[in-house]
Amino acid sequence: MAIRDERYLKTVLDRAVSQVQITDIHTHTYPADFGKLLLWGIDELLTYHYLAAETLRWKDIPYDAYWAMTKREQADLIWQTLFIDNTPYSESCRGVLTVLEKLGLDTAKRDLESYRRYFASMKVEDYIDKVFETAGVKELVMTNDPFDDLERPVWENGCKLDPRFKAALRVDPLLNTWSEAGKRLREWGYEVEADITGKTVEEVRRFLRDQIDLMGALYLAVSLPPTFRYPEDSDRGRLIENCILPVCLEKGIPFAMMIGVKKLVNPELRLAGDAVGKSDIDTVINLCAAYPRNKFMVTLLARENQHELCIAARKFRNLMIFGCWWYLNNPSLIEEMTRMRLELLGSSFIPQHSDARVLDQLIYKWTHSRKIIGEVLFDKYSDLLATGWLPEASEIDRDVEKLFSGNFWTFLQRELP
Ligand code: HDL
Ligand code: ZN
Repeated sequence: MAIRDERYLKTVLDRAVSQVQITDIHTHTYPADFGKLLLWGIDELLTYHYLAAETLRWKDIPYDAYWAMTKREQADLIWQTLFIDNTPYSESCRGVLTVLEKLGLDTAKRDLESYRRYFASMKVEDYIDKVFETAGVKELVMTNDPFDDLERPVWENGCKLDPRFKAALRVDPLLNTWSEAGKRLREWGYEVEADITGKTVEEVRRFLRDQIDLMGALYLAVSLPPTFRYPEDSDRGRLIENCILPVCLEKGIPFAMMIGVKKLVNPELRLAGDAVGKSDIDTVINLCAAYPRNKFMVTLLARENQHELCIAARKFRNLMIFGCWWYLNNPSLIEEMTRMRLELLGSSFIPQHSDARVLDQLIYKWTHSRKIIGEVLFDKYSDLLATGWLPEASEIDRDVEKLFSGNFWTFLQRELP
């Protein structure tokens, strides 16, 4: 049915955006049989590394004293510092409150012990169902790292994956610390040497194939520093050229590059210690141009890179840009980036991923993003109404489904000439 006015537009669009079942293409969360890798509940939410960093701006305790605390003690300190002694303005604090509110808990009470009792009463399997349902997520892609000693045994012992959890092969150690990774590969029976030539190339390809097949990986991912360049006379450059891209092409899967992380600028903050740097867009352009049959998913960490990334995506159909990553996952920047992308790319991009590290975060990251993306879409459809164009309600459902799920699956299935 054609939409002729903004009132009906709002009704149709609000319903479409609130009901669409989401494919969350990048997360750090896991099903219950991944053991300690699955983080959930209020104390994990509060000690999420974003909040730890924000808390340690207020407290002059030695970093080691913080890390020596129990998880509960850390959560108590964070709650008192960021929620009671100060107002929880930040997106990561607000997110905790959104999760509690969506679960039906009363945040006005500010009663941390009562929240703890709620989570303690939950069976993990039931809670996973509740989070997926509350967040409106139908499936998510994990971050699966064969170099992680906690995770590797889960795969080697043959895990039967909950179908809502998909795999992505993460290769940071291989690309960013080849000398160390090479030693691990040798331990695992791959005949690799320091020089990335001949047999070593073949063995690294075999390792990648084995892992992709073991996990059923939908794509291959890496996070890279802002200094990453291609072409680059380096181990990383040779591994990408001789191993990563040929195997991704052979398997028909994208190579996802997440570029712009300045690792551990403050190592005392551990996981919270990474910062952001401006990446080189020519590197993305060079790769997309040199490998037109390979599929690239790219997200850049610096706000300053976003416009040029959109322009690069206009030039290369093998480039799918995605998400408002990490320090960009804030309302003001999600809005700015989504407007820019719709204006430059139409709907041929993936607007968001959650990056959830704690399962419950799916609830807040998607509640907040649905609202912002929905508001931007309202403006864009309104602009079209003003030209006399009459969008159909079915087209709005179609567009919203593509943005929140379909574009990802379509990109995975594409075979480029
Ligand atoms: O490298 C990555 O995948 C990043 O998303 C990091 O996990 C980062 O620490 C993070 O949690 N971002 O939200
Ligand atoms: Zn991540």
